[in-house]
Amino acid sequence: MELTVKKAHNLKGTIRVPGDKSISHRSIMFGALAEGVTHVTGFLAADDCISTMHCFEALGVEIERLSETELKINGAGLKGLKEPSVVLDTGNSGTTTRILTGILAGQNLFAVMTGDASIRKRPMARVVEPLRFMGAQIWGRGGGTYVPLAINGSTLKGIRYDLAVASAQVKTCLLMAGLLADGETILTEPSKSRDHTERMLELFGARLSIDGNRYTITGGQQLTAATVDVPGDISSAAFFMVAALIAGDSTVNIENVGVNETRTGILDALDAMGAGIELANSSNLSNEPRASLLVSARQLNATTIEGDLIPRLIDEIPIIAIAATQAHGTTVIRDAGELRVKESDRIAALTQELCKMGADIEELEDGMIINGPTPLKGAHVNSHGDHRIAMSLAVAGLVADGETTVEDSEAIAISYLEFEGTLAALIGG
Ligand code: SPQ
Repeated sequence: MELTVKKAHNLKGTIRVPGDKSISHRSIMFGALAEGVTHVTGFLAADDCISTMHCFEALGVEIERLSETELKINGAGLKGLKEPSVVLDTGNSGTTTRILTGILAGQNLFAVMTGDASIRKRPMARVVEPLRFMGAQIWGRGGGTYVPLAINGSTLKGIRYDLAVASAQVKTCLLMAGLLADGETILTEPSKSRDHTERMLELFGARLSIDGNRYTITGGQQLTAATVDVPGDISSAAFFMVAALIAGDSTVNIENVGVNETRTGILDALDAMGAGIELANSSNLSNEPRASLLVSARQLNATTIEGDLIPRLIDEIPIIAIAATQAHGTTVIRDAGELRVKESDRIAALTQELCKMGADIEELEDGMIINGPTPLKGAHVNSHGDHRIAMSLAVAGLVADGETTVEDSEAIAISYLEFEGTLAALIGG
């Protein structure tokens, strides 16, 4: 599939973005392991979260779809998952693959898990190794580095483990395994990654002790079903924030966006660039804060993005790179080597595709240097099979001369089915 975008001067309107992907995945996982019926609203019905839903259905969990975005999950209990008779397909989703590995390792079942071509290249040793320390029985390609993984559930024991990279997927995998294990599991991470799991553990009645970046969980605690209202995904809102900032005379109001501070690095980075985004209607539901974001076109300045800020905006770096092409000065992004092992090598993909559009961008091993402002020109660009690259390039097309065609744009369905429609409505409005 291809998505064609033309220059647009005036994006106007009030929009909502679909539910947060990280929270939607976790709502199914927690609902499945809880006692009782969990009610989810605002669920993200895009491909990644549907992969999680199908995996848990294959594990014997009853999930009722009341509407596209509303679910009832009949909890199976902490160790109540059933042995699947099929290979679990995690599709394109790193979150599903890594967290599910920890959950399956402590169940009483045997399961095999695999995913699409991108997932088959993504590193799994980061979860397999510590899980083996806990006593997990896991086999996989490259000694457990890549899926397919075969997992023979066993009795796990708590461990002390220091994560090498700040990763919410690894942290969550080990916290879930810790919940299923005997004794205490103590984790540390080098900087704070998104904390949706910690918040959801509290919502489902489990105790977790948090001391800075150190987490202690005691195994055997039952989860109690809860109501999860999923806020809009700030990672999806980010495309329209940047579109409104760089495209002519735009003003866009994005309602009900999750503004958990472990995810708002994009707001801090854009603020440092002079974006002046206003927050209104703040509230807190299901232990997750949310607010409306009012964004108007501004002249942006370059910034440096590094260190502890990186995990707070890791998924937004592709769209920040687009903003940087239109900002005055030199934007430097470093300490972001993790981008190389996402759905695509996002550093290489962005550099390659933005060069085609005339951007002044240099690839670093762990980031990028972008000089701006640069007039972009329409081109044929490719998503590299990565939803965030596809949507970022579409936004770049809004400020490029002529027509921009994003090839392999079907990747957008991984996280944002309505992206094209919402963009068209804002341009029309
Ligand atoms: O699930 P997946 O494919 O890994 O999704 C991505 C994305 O861009 O949507 C990353 F490629 O988001 C991750 C994110 O980068 C989702 C996530 C989570 O829900 O826990 C955590 C981050 O990954 P990590 O490696 O830092 O744990």
